Amino acid sequence: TGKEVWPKGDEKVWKAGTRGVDQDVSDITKSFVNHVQTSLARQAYNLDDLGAYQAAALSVRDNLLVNWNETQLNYTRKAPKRAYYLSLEFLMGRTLDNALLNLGLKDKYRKGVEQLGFNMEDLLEKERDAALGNGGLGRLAACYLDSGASQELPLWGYGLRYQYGIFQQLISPEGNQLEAPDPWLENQNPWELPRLDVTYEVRFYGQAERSGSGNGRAAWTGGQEVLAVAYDVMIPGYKTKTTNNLRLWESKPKRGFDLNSFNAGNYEGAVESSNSAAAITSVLYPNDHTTFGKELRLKQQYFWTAASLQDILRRFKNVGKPITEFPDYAAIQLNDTHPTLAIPELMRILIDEEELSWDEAWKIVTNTFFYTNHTVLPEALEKWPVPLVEHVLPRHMQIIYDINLYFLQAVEKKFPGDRERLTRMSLIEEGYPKQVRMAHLACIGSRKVNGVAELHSELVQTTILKDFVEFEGVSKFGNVTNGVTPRRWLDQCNFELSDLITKTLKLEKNVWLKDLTKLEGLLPFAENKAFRAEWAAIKQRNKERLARHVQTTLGLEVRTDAMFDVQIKRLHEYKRQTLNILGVIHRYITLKGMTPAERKKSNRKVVFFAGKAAPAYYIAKLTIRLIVNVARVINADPDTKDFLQLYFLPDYSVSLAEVLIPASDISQHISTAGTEASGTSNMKFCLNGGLLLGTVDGANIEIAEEVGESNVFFFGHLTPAVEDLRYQHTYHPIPIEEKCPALANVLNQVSAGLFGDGAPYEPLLNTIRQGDYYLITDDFDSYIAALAMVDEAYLDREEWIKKSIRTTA
Ligand code: KOT
Repeated sequence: TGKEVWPKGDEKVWKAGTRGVDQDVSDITKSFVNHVQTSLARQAYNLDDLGAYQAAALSVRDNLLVNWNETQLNYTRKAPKRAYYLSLEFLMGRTLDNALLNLGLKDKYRKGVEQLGFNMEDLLEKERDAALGNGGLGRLAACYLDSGASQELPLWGYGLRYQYGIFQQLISPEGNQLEAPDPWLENQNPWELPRLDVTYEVRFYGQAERSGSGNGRAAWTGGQEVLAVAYDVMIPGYKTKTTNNLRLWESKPKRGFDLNSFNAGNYEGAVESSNSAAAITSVLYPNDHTTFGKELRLKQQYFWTAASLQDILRRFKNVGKPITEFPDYAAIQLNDTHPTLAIPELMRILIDEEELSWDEAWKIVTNTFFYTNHTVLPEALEKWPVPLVEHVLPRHMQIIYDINLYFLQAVEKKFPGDRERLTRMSLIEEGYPKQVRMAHLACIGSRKVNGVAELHSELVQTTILKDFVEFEGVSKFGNVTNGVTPRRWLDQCNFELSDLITKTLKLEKNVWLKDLTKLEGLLPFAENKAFRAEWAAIKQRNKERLARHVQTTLGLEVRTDAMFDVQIKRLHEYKRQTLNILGVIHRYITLKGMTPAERKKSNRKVVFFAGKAAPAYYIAKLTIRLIVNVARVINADPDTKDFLQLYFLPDYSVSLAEVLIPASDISQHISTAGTEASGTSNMKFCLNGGLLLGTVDGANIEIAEEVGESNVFFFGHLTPAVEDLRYQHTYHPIPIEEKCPALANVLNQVSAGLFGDGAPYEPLLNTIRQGDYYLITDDFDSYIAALAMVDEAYLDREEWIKKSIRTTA
C-alpha cells in the first residue's frame, strides 16, 4: 500500500555505485586515509589520536549511512505503522564502539587502525559523550532506540539538539560541586547529519481568535516565529541492516534579523529576536525530578513537539490516506509529561487547519498518544502556570480549557454531584496562579498509560491517577518494566565476560545478545570450580581497569584486593546517598575502635560514589561535600586505610558507568520504599555479575524474583509502612538518641568536626534530625545489618562467586 519510490535514471547504475558493507581491512584503511586527506584535510605524519578517531568515525558513518538510507527507503515503500518516541532527553554516550559492534566490523577496524599506527582503545577514548540527558529517563530513551533498531521496528526518536548537554561536574578543593558548560559540539560531531532542507516554522505568543461560527475553530496569528532545523542521528540495530533515526531539532531565527528595527537604527532590537530564537535549544535543563516553571523550558517543550508533529504528519500525508486513519500509521510515545503539549497541538492542527470537528479530532488524538510515567514524587509532577501558558501559547490554553470542560462534564455524568472528585481530576489546579496539571492531560489524551516497574505502575494507579482508573477503567493502565541494552551494558563494557559467556553457552554471541533468557544456561556452571575461577579473574581485571582509570584521571591509588561497593546515580534525597555515607562513617568509627588484630579479620572494602546534583539542589550538593571530606580523612588514616577506602569520582557519565559497573561486587539501590520508580543501573550491575544491596523498591523487586532472594541483600521498611512512619515523625517524634543510637553517634561525630568543621553540614544533618522525610532514622539499623551480611557473605569467596554467576544467569 505504500508509495512506489524509484530513482531517476537506471536503477542498476545506482546499485552498482552503492558502497558495499561487506568490507575487508584494505577497504577500511582506504576509506580511513581518504577521510584523513579529504574530510579532515590532514596528513599522515601529524595525525594525532583525535584526528584518527574522527577519520575512523567518518568512515564508519559512511557504512551507517548506506544502511540508514536503505532502511528509510524501505519504510517509505512499505508504509508500516511507525512508532515515535518523544523524549526531551537522550543520554547516548559514545557511538563509535557501538556502531562497530552493531555493524560487525570491530575486529576489522582494529586491524585497520593498527596497520596505520593507532590503537583502537585510544581512539575510542577520544570520543566525547553525547550527554543530552540527566539520568535514568534519558538513558532509558537511548536504550529503547538501540532495542528498536535491533528488533527491526520502524521506530524514530524525536528530541532537541542542545548546544550544551548536561554540565560538566568539577569538585572544588573544599569538596563543593562546580558546574562547567559541556560544549560537546565543539569538535565537529561525525554522528549527526544536518538536514538543512528539513525545516518547520513554530509560533509563540500572538493572539488566538475564535471564529464566530461556533465551530470551535480559531486563528492564531502574530507573535514570534522560529525555525526548527532537523539534525539526524543514525541508530544502527545489532546484526541487522536496519538503521533507524533520531531526529534532533535545532532552533534558528526565521529571519536573520528584523530589517525594520535595523533600518530604524535599533541594532540591538534587531538581533534580539535572533538571539532568543537560538536560545531555545541552547541548553539542557539540568534538573532531575523538579520543575521550575521557566518560560524557556515551556518554549523548548512546545518547539520540539510542534516541529515533531509537523514532521510526522508530513510523512503520514505522503502515504495518501485520509487523516482519520492517522492512528493506524503512527503511535506516539510520550516520555513522561514533557511532550504533553503534543496533545493540544495535534487538536489545534486537526481542528484549525484540517477543519475536523472536535469529536473527530479527539478520537484521533486519543488513539495516537501513549504516556509513560516515570515518577510519583510530587515535586516532579509538571504543572504550568495558566498565565504563562496563556501568554506563550494562547491557542493551546483555549484548547486545554475546552478539553477540561468536556472531560469534567463526562466525570460529572458518571459521578453526579461529586464536587471534590471534579476538583481533584480537573486539568486546572486552583490557586494563585492556577496551574495546568500535565499528568492529567497526558493521561486523558492517551490510549494507554504505563509505569516503569510493577510496584511503580501499581502506585501510579492507586495514588496519582487513582481517580482516572476509576473513571476510565483499569484496562487503560499497565506496566512496562524498564530494560537495558545488553549490547552496550555487557558486550561492549565487559568484553571479557561476554566472551566467556559465548564460549560457555556454546552459542553464537549474536544469539544470546538478542535473547537474554539464554543466559540461564550459565546456571549449572556456578557449580564448576574452574569456571568460577575464570569468572572471578575477569571481575578482578575489571577492578584493575577501574583502578587504572582512577589513577590516570585523579592520580589516586585504589587497592584492588578489596570488595568494590558502588553507588552511582543522580544525587537526590530520595535515593539516600546520605544513608550510604553515614553507613561508611559508621564503619570507619567501628574500625577505629578495633584492635589491629581485630581489624585484620575484617573485610577490605573500597566504596565508590559518583553522580551529579542539580545546580540549585543545596542539600544534594552538601551531600557531595560530605562524601569528599569523609574520603579525605578516611583515605589518609593509617589505622584504617588498608580496610576502608572511599572515592567520589567526579563528572559521572555513561562512559564512566561503563568502567564502574563491570568492576562492582556490590552496588547500592537504597531509595526510600516507593520512591524509585524502577532504576535501570540495578539491571546493568546484575548483568555484569554484581550483587545488589537495596530496598524493596522499583525494579529491585522484579530482579530479586529472577535471581532469587538469597542472592539479593534487601533491607528497610516496605512501601505500605512509609506514610505511617512519616505521620509518626510529625506527631510522635522519638529522639534519635533513643530511636537509633548508632546513627545519633555518627551525626554527632560529623557535627563535632571529625571530617573538618561540622557547621556547614548542619542543614544536611537537620533534614534527618527534623522531619526525616526519607526515613533514614527508620532504616539505618537494618541497613547496617544488611551491610554486615554482605561482609559475611563476601568472606566465603567461592559462595560469593556462585551468587555472582547466578545473578547474571
Ligand atoms: C522527572 C522529571 C524531570 C526529569 C526527570 C524525571 C524523572 C526521571 N522521572 N523519573 N525518572 C527516572 O526514570 C527512570 C527510567 O524510567 C527510572 O528508572 C527511575 O526510577 C526514575 O527516577
